[in-house]
Amino acid sequence: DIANVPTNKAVTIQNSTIPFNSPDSTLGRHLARRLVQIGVTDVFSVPGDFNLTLLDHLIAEPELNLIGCCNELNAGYAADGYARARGIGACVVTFTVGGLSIVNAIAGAYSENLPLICIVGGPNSNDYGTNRILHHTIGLHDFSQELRCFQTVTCYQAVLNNLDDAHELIDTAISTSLKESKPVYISVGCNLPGIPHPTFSREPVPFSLSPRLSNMMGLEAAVEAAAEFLNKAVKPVLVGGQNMRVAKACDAFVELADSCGYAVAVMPAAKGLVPEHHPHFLGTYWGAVSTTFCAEIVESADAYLFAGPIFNDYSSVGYSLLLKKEKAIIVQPDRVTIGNGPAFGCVLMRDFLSALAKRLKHNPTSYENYHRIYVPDGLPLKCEPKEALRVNVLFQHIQNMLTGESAVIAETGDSWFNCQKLKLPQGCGYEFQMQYGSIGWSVGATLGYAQAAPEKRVIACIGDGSFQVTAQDISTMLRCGQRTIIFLINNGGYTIEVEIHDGPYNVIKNWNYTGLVDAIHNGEGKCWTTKVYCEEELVEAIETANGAKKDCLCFIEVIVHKDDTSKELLEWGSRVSAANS
Ligand code: TPP
Repeated sequence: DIANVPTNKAVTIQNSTIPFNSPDSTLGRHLARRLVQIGVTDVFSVPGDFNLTLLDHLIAEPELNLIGCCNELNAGYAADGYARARGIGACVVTFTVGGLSIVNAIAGAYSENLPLICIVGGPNSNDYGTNRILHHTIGLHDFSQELRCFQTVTCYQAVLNNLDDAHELIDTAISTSLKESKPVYISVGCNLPGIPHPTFSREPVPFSLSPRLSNMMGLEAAVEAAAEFLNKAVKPVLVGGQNMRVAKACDAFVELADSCGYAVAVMPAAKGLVPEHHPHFLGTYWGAVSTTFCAEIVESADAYLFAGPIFNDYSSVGYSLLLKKEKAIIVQPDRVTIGNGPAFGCVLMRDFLSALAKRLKHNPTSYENYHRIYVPDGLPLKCEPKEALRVNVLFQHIQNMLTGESAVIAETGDSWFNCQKLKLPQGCGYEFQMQYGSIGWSVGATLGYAQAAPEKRVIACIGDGSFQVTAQDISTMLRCGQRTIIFLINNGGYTIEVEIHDGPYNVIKNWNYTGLVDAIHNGEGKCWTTKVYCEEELVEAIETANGAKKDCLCFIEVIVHKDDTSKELLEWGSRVSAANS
């Protein structure tokens, strides 16, 4: 789990001792071993003539499993989902046609701070500078187009076109990805993977990440100022944000929450990073679309500490949050800002929260107030027999499915809002892509997450519009024997867009989604599909998915009315629309 792997400890990865000139001392085998050493045991790929030799060397590594995807976009999304569960992910594609196809997924991983190694089989190293025109390019003599595209969506690029510095470039790429928690690009000349080199067979040399440390004087000053600020507040609260993940500060946040007793809320994009069974947990703070009574408690507090927030147009509900800077302590991965006052740089969030935990007075006032005023949400209206299924009824049943062995993947769309309201039991995973919000992400991400965390049963909630973008890789889930449960929510269109700004472009062609998945299944692998129209059918489908078909990929197409949305989407859509106009 990358949320809590401390980076202040040196990470040491041993090299293997392999005699020079052994088939194992090639660039390809070396790269394969390095991937395994950093925790990657599955690589998502699409072959092409520029990467075929490299793939031969990757599959020769016994501990590495190569997973062929239907397209590069999904391979990238799968590496993203894998990185969320495993701490790092990897994918391999071919020059330019593959590279440019995966760029959108890599950009998404960048926006979500995911370490990911994107490897591209590149031109023959002898072709550089020859003025040749290569296939799979736009027909110019310059081969750098792909590299230039990746420069904007990765934090480091290594172009391997000779062996002497390949070892160093690979290690720099991997360590930069891990340190910065961002994707990196490695291009491997297509003629190089099978060539041995002494650097790939040398004596064990530790591969280590130098630890990141806080400036101790800055840390002490920040903690002292923050303690003074919060200890004089009457009803302070804590709010967790998504940058807690990249700061690896989730445990420190809980330590702080335990010690100070403040009410604890989570920002929408950080759902899953704060334990919802915590005794002082309020719910999601999302301005006007917060969970019940959460906004009232947060916004009326006289001091709030936000750990790792990102206040973008979506998370701020069209810039409508009722927060005041002078009441806020904002803690970012390496910086703390207190009210309108000073900012303290070179202070790591994890160190800061942990030190602050020892300095705050216990003050449960905000949670006690919440507890006094809280009225539980009502249950959805009971369905009449065989009544058309409503979305709130669907999510009531999904809620009941969740256990510590589940992980929820929520696609962009109304699933964001419906899944946000789920109460996650201890240990239940939760992932979505809120900053980038690229529809179709969830299909690949579900594939990758399920592969990285086979002990979890993934429950994916995917709208029909999003599914139409990336549906093919259901095929790869079946090949991998995954037992995910997919709820395909068929409401006939791009409903989230309808609520922001409607037009005929928001209506999509209705597909026979179960028919499509049956066709992909084609008798190979374990797959079960069904369509449900009413609560009775839903209940039966869930029973089957958890019972007789518990070892299968279960695809449940849920037919709902096109105007059946969460109330949060209605509110949020109108505010985002106002911010856009
Ligand atoms: N293209 C990409 C790649 N990403 C996007 N976010 C969009 C377009 C704009 N967009 C955002 S949500 C959405 C679109 C087109 C519709 C999602 O529809 P669906 O998956 O059916 O979910 P629903 O809104 O119906 O719940």
